[in-house]
Amino acid sequence: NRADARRIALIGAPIEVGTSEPGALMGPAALRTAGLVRTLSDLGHTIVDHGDVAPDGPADGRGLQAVAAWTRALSRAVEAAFAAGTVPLAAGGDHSLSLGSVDGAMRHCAREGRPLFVLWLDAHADFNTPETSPSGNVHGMPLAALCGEPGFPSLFAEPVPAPLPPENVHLFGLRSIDAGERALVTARRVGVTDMRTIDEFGVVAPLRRVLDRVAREGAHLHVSLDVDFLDPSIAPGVGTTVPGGATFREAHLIMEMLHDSGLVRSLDVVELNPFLDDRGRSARVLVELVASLFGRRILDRPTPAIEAVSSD
Ligand code: B3U
Ligand code: MN
Ligand code: MN
Repeated sequence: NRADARRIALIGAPIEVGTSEPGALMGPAALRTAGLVRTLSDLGHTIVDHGDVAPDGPADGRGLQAVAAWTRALSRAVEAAFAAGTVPLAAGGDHSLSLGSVDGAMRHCAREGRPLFVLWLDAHADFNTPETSPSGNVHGMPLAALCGEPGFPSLFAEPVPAPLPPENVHLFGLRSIDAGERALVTARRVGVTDMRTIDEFGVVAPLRRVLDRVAREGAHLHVSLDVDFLDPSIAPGVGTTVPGGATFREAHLIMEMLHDSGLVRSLDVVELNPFLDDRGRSARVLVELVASLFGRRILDRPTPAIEAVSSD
């Protein structure tokens, strides 16, 4: 058995009230169909599938009240997973689910007395407020709500944890941002590695900086992976495709670096829309990426240091 074997809690979050494109509620089922559980257990991990959460209260309509009912339920499930010593893997469902998973992580971190850091792999900033949002879709707002921006109704269960410090959020892969959220992201000093940066420097140097900081601060690292982080050519199964996304190789390398860091304590996989997918391709790519994050590697040895490669 592998030395880094983890106990993973799969929590389905079939939420689509945060988006205007129906189909994301089929995401958890598609990830299961693509072999998520089997793939992780074949890697030597123990994975318990907790099924799908149900909203805590009425969740019809597409408003913030419906999202709040999901948020409370998912937060509780994620907290329970932490309490059981497992790594929660929230499978969505649209990105409003991260209100619940990150809220659960905040409560866990408050109890442990350690900071929380959120790595947001996404084409978008998801930092709109009800006031700045051009669409009114809640999946474009979770980070603003988690960071305590005003203008939201109460979304979280009492007692509401202290907001997530925006400097502890890092947007990675950003290439689509609205005017209002651009102003907020700048004013709040949210960390950003946009596509321009990735094109110039690759993914390794910017990600290493983030991971070094998380390690230095002894923080809990929560990773939120939005399907639209990936280029639509490899992952078309998402409601809001944005051209110019991460290649498979970039995403794969990111997952391997995240694994090797040993820092990831919780994960969301969001925005998979099987209704828009092409014969399950996106679901399969996501399972591959999650496998890499949980330690699948090409050879049974760490990547050789660069000096060792270049010296012969
Ligand atoms: N920023 C836009 C578009 C968007 C955000 N997140 C997704 N789409 N998936 C909005 O509606 O807030
Ligand atoms: Mn998103
Ligand atoms: Mn997105």
